[in-house]
Amino acid sequence: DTVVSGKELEAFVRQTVQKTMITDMHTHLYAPEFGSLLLWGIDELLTYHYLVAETLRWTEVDSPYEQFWSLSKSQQAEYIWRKLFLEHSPLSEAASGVLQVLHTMGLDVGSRDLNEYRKQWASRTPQQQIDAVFQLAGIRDVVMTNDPFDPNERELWLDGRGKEDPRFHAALRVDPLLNNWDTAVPELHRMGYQVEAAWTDQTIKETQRFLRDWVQRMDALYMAVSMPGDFRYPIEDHRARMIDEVMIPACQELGIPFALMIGVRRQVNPELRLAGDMSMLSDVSSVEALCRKYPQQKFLVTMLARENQHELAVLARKFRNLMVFGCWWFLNIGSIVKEMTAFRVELLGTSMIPQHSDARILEQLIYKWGHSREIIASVLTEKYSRLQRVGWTASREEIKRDVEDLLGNNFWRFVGKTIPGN
Ligand code: REL
Ligand code: ZN
Repeated sequence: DTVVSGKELEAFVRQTVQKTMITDMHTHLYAPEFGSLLLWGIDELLTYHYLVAETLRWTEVDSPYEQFWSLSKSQQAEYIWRKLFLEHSPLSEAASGVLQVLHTMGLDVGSRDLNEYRKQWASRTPQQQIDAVFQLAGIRDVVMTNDPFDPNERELWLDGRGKEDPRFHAALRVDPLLNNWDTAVPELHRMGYQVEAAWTDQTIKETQRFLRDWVQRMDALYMAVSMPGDFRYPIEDHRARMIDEVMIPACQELGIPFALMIGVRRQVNPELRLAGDMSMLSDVSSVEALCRKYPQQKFLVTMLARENQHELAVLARKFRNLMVFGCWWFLNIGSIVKEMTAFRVELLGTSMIPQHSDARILEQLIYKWGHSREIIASVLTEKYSRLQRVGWTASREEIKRDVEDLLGNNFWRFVGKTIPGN
């Protein structure tokens, strides 16, 4: 059962990539049980921090940022709509994405009528919208980012209200432990863990207990942290101690991967709030050192600088315990996704996770995955065509297998779990 002609191949690959259900392994979405933590709707789409940054570029240098922040959410949305869609054309990835969402939802993009769009959302419940969006975007399930240091989120878990919807999985996010130990200590204390700022045996034990409790409470698939590009390992510092003596032992005991998202410089412009983070170059050899030192520990790794991507993909050839994933944040733009996906396939075949959405607003799943699917399909078509030209014809089953690996199975295999529902 093979595809014979070039045209047939292209159509089959595109169709397969289009309809294969996705596991989105890193998002900032929440299950409906988390109430207002789940962001959705047109005003949220418009006030996405990517668009806030782009909008504020069109304001004068002497106008205070506060003017924007003092607006209500709906006023901010209207302002962004005016600046980025009416007064200028929405050509950027994030702006055109909003239109892709409207179009895919069947709304009239040509009307340019924000209030009309708002009406379309007004009658929906979050549950209905989750069903509709998952269906339109072809999403089987997503992994959330779950932060016990966030008091709102923590309360929900402690109330036993965690997740029920099986389409949402948890990932334990522990940035303060590595990046902000001074503020983490009193927080951990308040949560009942007897830690001290000083690195004592008790601090190590108690921090491990914290991780164990929360992984179990959340049933987290992996532990995750984001770090600046100047993260170095091995080195004599707090981060290295925390990794060696707390994180790795806890991950090993619990049998879960450790996800490292490296290369973010937080708050280079605090006036922009959530939109104020920058990318920076990272050190791939620090990941190399970790992979070598802990050959049985699995690492999910993504980096934020374009300049690190090739070296990171090469490193994945050396270490089977390293899984590269996604085109993160500022790299999730058409031109770079194309480049990264192509060389990852060229270096690693299908043994990688080409994309995650990082969606913060439910409907973003539609455009982020829509665009990525197109690019993944075109890269794969080119690669299968090369094989076809020398007489290797992939069967439909083989193409399906490969696409399923890329869009979900590689992740599930790496975390060592079976795919829910299979
Ligand atoms: O998980 C992260 O650290 C980042 O992806 C987020 O902090 C970031 O704000 C996100 O919206 C990027 O896509
Ligand atoms: Zn993220």
